[in-house]
Amino acid sequence: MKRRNFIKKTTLGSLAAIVGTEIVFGNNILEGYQLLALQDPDPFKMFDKHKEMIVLNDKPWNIEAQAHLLDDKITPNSAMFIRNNGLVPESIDDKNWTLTIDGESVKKQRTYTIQELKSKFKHYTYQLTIECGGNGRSEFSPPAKGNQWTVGAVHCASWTGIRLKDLLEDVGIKNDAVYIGYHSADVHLSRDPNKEPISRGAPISKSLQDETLLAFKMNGKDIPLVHGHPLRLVAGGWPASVSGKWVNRISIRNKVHDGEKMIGSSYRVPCEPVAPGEKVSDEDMCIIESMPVKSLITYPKTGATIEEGKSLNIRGHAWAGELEVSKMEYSIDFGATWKNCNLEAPANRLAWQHFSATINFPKKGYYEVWAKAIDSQGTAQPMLLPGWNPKGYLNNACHRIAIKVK
Ligand SMILES: Nc1nc2c(c(=O)[nH]1)N[C@H]1C(S)=C(S)[C@@H](COP(=O)(O)O)O[C@H]1N2
Ligand SMILES: [Mo]
Repeated sequence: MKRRNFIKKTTLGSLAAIVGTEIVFGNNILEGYQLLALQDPDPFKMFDKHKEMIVLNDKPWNIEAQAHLLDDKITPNSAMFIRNNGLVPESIDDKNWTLTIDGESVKKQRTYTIQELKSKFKHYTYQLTIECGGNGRSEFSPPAKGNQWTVGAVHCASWTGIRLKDLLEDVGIKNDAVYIGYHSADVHLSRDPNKEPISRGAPISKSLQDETLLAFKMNGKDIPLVHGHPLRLVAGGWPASVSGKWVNRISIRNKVHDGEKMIGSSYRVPCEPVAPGEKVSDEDMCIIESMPVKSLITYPKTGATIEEGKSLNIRGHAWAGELEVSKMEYSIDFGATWKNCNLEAPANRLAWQHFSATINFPKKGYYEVWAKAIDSQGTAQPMLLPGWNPKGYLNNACHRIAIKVK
């Protein structure tokens, strides 16, 4: 019989130092046992997320915010949703990280070290709205498979990095380039090294926008591991799946990138509207590009009670994919009439815009405050639900909060 060794005193001491307190009964731990506290994520920190964040799935990790947690103008890490298709890479060698540019339409394949990327190209910082294509999926009927996001799969953090266009200019791309596709270091759920959890991308035109970054900082610090440290593609205003985390290779393609989750029905909606529940063949599904106009009331939290005669200040954010939001309205009568909110200009293109309003209620009772953004082309958010689609993407219905006046 194999002898079972207990953990050494010295090991126990260093474990206690990592955990930050005495490990009572630590003498009973067998050698080789991994404390839960040292596993991914640290259960005491949960990726440093706010305690009110909602875990939708832990394999892979999918965690969403609630509207009131997104009240900051620039989203802090603690309130940023997490969407993983695979497993967070375990051993990141961030000092020796490299990025390879290859593909049919690169003039000459080339590999850059992360130091080279940081020192050779100019740095830019932008606030960028990133929303999961499936945000709001939970409201569709018939329901769509996948994470049942409510409203919290969106964030607008401040990202610092180099412009993808500067890099593409440096490496040289051929005239027939139409798309870029990213490849990343995360691990497929099956742990099969030949499978990628996700490999999406964007047309060259989106890749060449000033705001499309290869980022290495988020909110002024190293990007947290779960959000893509040490290198992340950030393409604001498009489905967040375009913003590849842990990027180590970018392919310049002479056709639409055909990586994992680019093909079939992934991140696609019917090219023409369909009836709820209708079957749609893959050929009739079109890739989602710019996200639709949307907004979120981040204060107060739904369920607030106010005293009769007092006015209520509301605030939140609005965004419109590639476009700007030009008007923001609220309703307290279930959408029968609308009043204007104050609306700020974005900090930069593709950043969400802040709105506020002071609301007076006519008498005691139950109300709902509905918020509606209108983009620069005059398109407004639908009041309750947009067109149904098989995968439950692009629900940009008006956000609504419940209020009682007592
Ligand atoms: N490498 C890699 N990049 C990825 C993903 C992933 O699973 N792996 N998920 C994508 C999807 S679907 C979304 S919604 C966003 C989520 O970004 P976040 O976790 O930083 O909020 O990352 C995108 N980039
Ligand atoms: Mo996503």
